[in-house]
Amino acid sequence: MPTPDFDLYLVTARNQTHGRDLLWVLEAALAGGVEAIQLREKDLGGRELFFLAESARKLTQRYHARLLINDRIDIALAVDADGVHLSTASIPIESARVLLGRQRLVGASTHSLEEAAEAVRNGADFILFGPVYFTASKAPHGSPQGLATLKKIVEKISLPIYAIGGIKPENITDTRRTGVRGVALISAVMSAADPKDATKKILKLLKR
Ligand code: TZP
Repeated sequence: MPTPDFDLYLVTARNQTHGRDLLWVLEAALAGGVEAIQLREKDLGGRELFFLAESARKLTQRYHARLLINDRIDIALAVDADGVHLSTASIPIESARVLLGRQRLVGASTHSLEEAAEAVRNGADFILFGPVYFTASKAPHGSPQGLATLKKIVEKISLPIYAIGGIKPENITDTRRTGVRGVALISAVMSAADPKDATKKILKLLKR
């Protein structure tokens, strides 16, 4: 089974870059050392997403980083991405696996112990759990899960766990203490004044 080899998983949101080109922000983050990117531009149609994914693939290859595509297995295969990232609204993990084969990564977003356990049963390679802290984009979906719940997930779930939701340099040390494999984030890099420096700072904290 493939296993994620990254500590920092950058999730894209081209509406959070303060008007800067998404590929520019991604290249800055890659230059800062980011090891894995999830292309998550849910509102784009297949054609636009394909061309964006193709450019992101070239960039990530140049920096020897992983590229995963949110939800779209067809696009992941078309651009030879390293895997897909699925939510509970996506095609089932087992069906994705049939299409993707054993070599590509399948990440699963989860919001409870039950969802995480189900992702394990269905064959995910790693799990995102959150939102751990408050984050504006997820505020309508309820209150943050908190570190105690995250710790419980890490203890009970046998797969690598990545914390997501409100992850910032200030809370990385506390988050890591729960035993997570790494962190996933959007705004701390996408919206940073200097995405390269922000990435470097986060990675330094993660690898300490
Ligand atoms: N899933 C759970 S929280 C979240 C997603 C996609 C948003 C994370 O964004 P940020 O800006 O890192 O809090």
